[in-house]
Amino acid sequence: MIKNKFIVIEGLEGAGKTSACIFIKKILKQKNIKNILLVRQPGSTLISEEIRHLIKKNFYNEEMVKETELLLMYAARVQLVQTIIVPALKNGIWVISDRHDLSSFAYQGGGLGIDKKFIIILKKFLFNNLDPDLTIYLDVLPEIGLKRVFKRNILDKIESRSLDFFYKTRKSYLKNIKLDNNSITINANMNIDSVNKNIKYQLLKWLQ
Ligand code: Z5A
Repeated sequence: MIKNKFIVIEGLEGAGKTSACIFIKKILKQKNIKNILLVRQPGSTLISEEIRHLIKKNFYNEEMVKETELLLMYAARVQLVQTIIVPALKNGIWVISDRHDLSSFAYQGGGLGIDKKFIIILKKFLFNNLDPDLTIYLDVLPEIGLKRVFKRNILDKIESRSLDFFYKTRKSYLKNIKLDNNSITINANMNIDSVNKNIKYQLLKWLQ
């Protein structure tokens, strides 16, 4: 019996993270793993969902400064980690999270230019040793990901940022993921069947 794990899916908008979370849950179930919890960040508790709403909202007469955005991400995250993720992991439940810390390093760090060392301090102060057992990074070109999201809905505040912002965000993802030994990078520019095939292959290899 494999010990329960904390799995995180990362990537730009439209990379296919939400689809991947559902697909990974299906694969784990096929491996006879029954207790699986799916969460998303920011969100997944009443308070964190309220914070999510605040983050995504466009306040037309006032700009949210980048430090506020970063702190709100961590407020939502610490609420979710302490009330849901840590108790679940302690109770033998597998947790699959749609985004985690790496999103803050990529978006607020790479995209908005906040110094990485402050994010590291925040992370250490709030979580100490809670790192994912596995991060699956779905690498998509910004144009491709945004086109997928655009088909679906009107863009929110972060989705409406410039292509340059998303290129910086992706650059940061690529840089940080290279430093993470517990990570897998999947080319997410391909069609969904090919992406799923690769996820399945890599995940089953990792589970062995
Ligand atoms: N954010 C941040 O800045 N800092 C942080 O620390 C955290 C988050 C935690 C969360 O919004 C926002 O918060 C996000 C980053 C920021 N920025 N924005 N905006 P969200 O949860 O609404 O957005 P998201 O996380 O990027 O999810 P998404 O837009 O829904 O994308 P996704 O989950 O990666 O993709 P999907 O929902 O699975 O698929 C999107 C569509 O594409 C859907 O119609 C699929 O059927 C289709 N799809 C998926 N894969 C494919 C492939 N391979 N080919 C073709 N079509 C595909």
